[in-house]
Amino acid sequence: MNIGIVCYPTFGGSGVVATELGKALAYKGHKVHFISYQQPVRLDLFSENIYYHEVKVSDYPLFDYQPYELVLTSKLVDVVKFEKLDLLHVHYAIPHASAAYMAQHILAKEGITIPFITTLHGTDITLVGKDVSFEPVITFAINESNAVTAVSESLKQDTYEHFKITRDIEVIPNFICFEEYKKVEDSDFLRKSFAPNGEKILVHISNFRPVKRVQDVIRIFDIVRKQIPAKLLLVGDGPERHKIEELCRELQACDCIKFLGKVKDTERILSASDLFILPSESESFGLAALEAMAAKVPVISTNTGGIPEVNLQGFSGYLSNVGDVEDMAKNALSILKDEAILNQFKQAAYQQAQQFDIHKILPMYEELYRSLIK
Ligand code: GMT
Repeated sequence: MNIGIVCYPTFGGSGVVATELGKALAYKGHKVHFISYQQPVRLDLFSENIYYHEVKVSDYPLFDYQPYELVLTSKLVDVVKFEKLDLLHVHYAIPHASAAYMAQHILAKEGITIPFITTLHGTDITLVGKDVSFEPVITFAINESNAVTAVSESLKQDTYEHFKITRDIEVIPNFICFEEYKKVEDSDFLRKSFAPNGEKILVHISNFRPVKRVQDVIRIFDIVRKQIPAKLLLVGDGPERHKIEELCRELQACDCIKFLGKVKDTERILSASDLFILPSESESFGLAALEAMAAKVPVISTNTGGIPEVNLQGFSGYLSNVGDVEDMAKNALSILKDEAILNQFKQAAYQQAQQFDIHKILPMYEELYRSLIK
């Protein structure tokens, strides 16, 4: 098949999922055209089946706000027509679904039929999308998509709750490419450089937005480090960074906490870690938690949104109510204090991650694509 994938190119989960999906499809022999305003961070173009089309936004001085949706639509029309695409798969509803809808209708006037699939990822529904300033367009674009998928059962239910949806939504969960994790070499060197005295390593990865509650990570870690020798790695960056640094100073914990910034190959950091912390306010799936589990790292998380579909209570980790820092610290200590228990959770986390092996999930997308191409 000849597939167009529209996504955000940044470190956000939706862009990562779109890129890994495209790479896997290309590996299976499909032609995959990425369409975005920048080359997606995880996209290496060393495959004959992968193409990248950049959306150029003009900077005409009349515009205070550049009309991205329109240039994206024009690019979609252009790429569909000249690359003879079979379908478009857009990741994150805003503004990709309505741009695809418009492109589809422009092309129809020229006698070209192109179905489009919208994959809902999370904040496009739970935060941004249900905002009144977006809601009517999102509702319309979801209802008019040729197929809609959500990355968890919880996100599917949220979509029905917040929008007037009159169609089916299929759940196709996020996935893991285990090949990337098998490539990781000697993690001992990295572990020793972060924790030279054999301290336990806790890790958090996110874009440091308020929804991630990174301050809770620091508070959990502060309780843990008072009971056992421990270090905390913070991967990513974002608007809350300054506040997080302030809290580290206030708690006099800076010596034990390392900010690593934005890292592409997070599997290297995860493979050197003992416990992943995900205290999010809302999380449609929790790809970061799944990636941790694939690296044999158990997860301490909240029980919000789709996280319980990924992290299993008492098996791959523990789940607590949002903001219950004490409970999350208690659970972290119960895993970290005993080497045998830690190893048992590590194996279980890996076992649970295998439910989301890309080899199980990719055929679901391929089947959906085939059903839309007449
Ligand atoms: O919140 C992020 O980390 C980015 C955001 C995105 O769409 O780029 O992530 C959402 O999609 C991911 C991939 O499907 C999910 O794993 C995340 O749970 C989801 N984030 C939220 O729901 C807050």
